Amino acid sequence: MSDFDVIVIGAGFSGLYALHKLRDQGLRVRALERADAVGGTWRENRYPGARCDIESIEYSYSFSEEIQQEWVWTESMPAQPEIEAYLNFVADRLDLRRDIAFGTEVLAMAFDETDALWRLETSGGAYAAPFVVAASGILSVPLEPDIPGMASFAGESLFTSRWPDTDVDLVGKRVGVIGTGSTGVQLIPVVAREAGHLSVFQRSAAFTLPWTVHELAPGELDGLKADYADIRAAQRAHPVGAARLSAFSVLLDMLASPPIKTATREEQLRAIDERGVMGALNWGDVFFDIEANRMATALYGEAIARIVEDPDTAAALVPTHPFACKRPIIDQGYYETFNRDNVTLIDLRNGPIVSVTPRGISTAQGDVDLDVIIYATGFDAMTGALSRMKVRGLQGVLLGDYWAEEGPLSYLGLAVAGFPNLFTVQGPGSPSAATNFVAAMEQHIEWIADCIGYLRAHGYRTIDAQPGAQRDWVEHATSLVAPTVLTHPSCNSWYNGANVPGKKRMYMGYTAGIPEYRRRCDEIAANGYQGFTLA
Ligand code: NA7
Repeated sequence: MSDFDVIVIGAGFSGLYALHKLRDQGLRVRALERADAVGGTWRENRYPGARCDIESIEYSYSFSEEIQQEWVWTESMPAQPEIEAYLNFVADRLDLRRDIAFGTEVLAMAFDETDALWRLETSGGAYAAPFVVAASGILSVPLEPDIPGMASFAGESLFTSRWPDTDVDLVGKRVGVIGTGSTGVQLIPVVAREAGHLSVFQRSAAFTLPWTVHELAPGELDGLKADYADIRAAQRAHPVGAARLSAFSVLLDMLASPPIKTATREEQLRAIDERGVMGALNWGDVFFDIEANRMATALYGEAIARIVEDPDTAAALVPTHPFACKRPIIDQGYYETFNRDNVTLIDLRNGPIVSVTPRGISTAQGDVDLDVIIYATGFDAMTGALSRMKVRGLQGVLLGDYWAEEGPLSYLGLAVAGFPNLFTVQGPGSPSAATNFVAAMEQHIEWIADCIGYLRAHGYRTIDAQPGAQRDWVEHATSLVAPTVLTHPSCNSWYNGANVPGKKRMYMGYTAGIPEYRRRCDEIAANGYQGFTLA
């Protein structure tokens, strides 16, 4: 017997909804949160410029009409402080805090086969429950680079993924930023406006598309709220769970466009005349044909050269990996930033970082003296949090070892064979980061809640994914991306684990879209949880 029916790990977007949903079902639930506050990834990543790339009206909970009517978004795409405030509002509105143990980090957990209980060891003591919902985040484990001498730096070292709560003063300082993924691209224009001088250390150039974020005009939000039923219905039917403008719309527009390979030079030029860098990538064959992708990249380079005045800098900003292999980035004034007198781009393809020294960063091209170094170097995505937690399943197998040896295997992204009664929210093989995270997450939590309800109603103590069903699922998910540039050898991204040294390479998203994924999950549930062993 345990005090709880379900332990939820994490109090970010997923953990908060899991706690609410399961508690509403009459279950005794406790959420464990390492931080002292709610918000998860959206609390930790509070760096200047942090913003969501999906519209606020869609990047928000849809399960509560009251919440969506009461909360006031001020911008079309929400900035980090507003998302964090929203999650705090939700926690208060649903009275969630009373069931969250803050400052409680899960250190290890093991499945006790005799009692059919997960036993958790945490920084706040022991917990036990038959079910665990791991809402521990897909981008919650920062990847600290292994650069020699990092600790020797005499100035200030900052990490975007655990940005300080207090104000950071960069005014007039010599700042270096390492990393030009989504985080770097959001941060760099903001830091450039404050710093005395900004040096951008770029290992891989990014594909990034300009986007205007607008303040919601008086009455605009009211209009959207009045249409909420239709907005949510459109979202639910949409492959990426976001029917309005988002980082994903670019990819979807592209799929419906004519091929670049048969386009005339005039047609190609017209595309960048009319839509700049966006027009350069908008061709139907780019996603499937690496040659087409390279042609679009060359055109993209021409579009950059129309913005960035220095030809060498413009050339250095042209990516060498295929477009779409990493998450499309949307930015506000990224390329224009490189026209500022106080910004220098250091293209590490001409000579890598050798070490961090007490004075700054030493590269094979020369030394740069700095007052502040900002690391925007990414995450051990999707599997990182659970791999580090020392999760032991049947026969004492460690989940981290299992994934390291076999690759990030999972059945539906919801469960891993040999780890009974552990539900992984947005695990590998689910739509997760290939779609609107919040929409995909709601589907997961609802499926998990139904599943736990079913098990209890039918007197089952355990549910475990079958290895065969897991293998078939992984094959199915992998077959979807096989014909695309996502599996090209030059495609190194956190989506396939290539950013983490030693991590087994496998594309971790499910790309047939949320509606198809939901249909399959519902069918599996309706067939008595096909592919799972219930005992
Ligand atoms: P990303 O997209 O993984 O970007 C990390 C960046 O840091 C990328 O440019 C890396 O270069 C660079 N990096 C990492 N290690 C190093 C070292 N040692 N030296 C130089 N450069 C380095 O993470 P983000 O935080 O930007 O975005 C993650 C997701 O968050 C994003 O997709 C959104 O979904 C939200 P590389 O490309 O590996 O050559």
